[in-house]
Amino acid sequence: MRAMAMVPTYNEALNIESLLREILSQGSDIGAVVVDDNSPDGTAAIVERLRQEDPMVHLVLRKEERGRGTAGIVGFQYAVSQGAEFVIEMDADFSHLPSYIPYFLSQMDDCDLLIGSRLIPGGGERGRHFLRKWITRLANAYIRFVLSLPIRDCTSGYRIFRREVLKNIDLDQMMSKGPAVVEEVLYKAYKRGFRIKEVPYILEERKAGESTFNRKTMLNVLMMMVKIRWKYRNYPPKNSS
Ligand SMILES: Nc1nc2c(ncn2[C@@H]2O[C@H](COP(=O)(O)OP(=O)(O)OP(=O)(O)O)[C@@H](O)[C@H]2O)c(=O)[nH]1
Ligand SMILES: [Mg+2]
Repeated sequence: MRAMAMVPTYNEALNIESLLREILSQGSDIGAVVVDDNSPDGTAAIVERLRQEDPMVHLVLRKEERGRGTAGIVGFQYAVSQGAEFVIEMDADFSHLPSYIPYFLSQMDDCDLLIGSRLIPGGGERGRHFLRKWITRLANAYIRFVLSLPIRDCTSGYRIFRREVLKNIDLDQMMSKGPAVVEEVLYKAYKRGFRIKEVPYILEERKAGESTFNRKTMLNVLMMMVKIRWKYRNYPPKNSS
């Protein structure tokens, strides 16, 4: 398998089947792993049915743990263990359209981490309230400042990692249990000196189901940035580690 999509899910029964079918239709060498935290709506049962139909579909079902952060890490580790050369991180709600995957993969020649970016020319967010768009912008301005990152869209959850990145950022030692894991992974890859590139994409509003985004998780993410900056202040570049 050349590339594996890594999709964390919580209550995505309305989206997951069509999403997986669309991901798999992007190429015969593209598979997917869903990391589900025992969603009460039965997401995992749907994935299990698809897995029996198609060996390119994988399921990691977590019965004890819950959280976007730890789910993403388990998913990355799983994809690396399956030998995927590229790991595509994406949400299950169709805000990250699978049709971008072939184009994104074609852009991997000169980078180790590709960020699907809403905040560079050509990128954007469609179907969203303007306040939500401003939250994206303001949160990114703050995160860019706290972490001193030369990246416009630090909060993007649509990304492709070369497997070397995931093998070199100590995935077994992460702080974030929740969505701040997106920035923690990015910051560690940046400190390690991996080549990071932003490619524009348009985020679509969630197709079906309910968002887990709320004020509390957002404030938690903002606070985590200071902790991340401090914890990794001496995180060494890859050659010296
Ligand atoms: N495994 C797992 N996945 C989760 C958890 N919370 C959220 N997710 C998934 O993480 C992805 C992003 O969550 P969303 O609820 O869309 O949150 P968001 O994208 O930050 O918010 P919106 O912009 O409003 O869509 C989705 O695929 C969710 O199903 C969790 O606790 N465990
Ligand atoms: Mg979403």
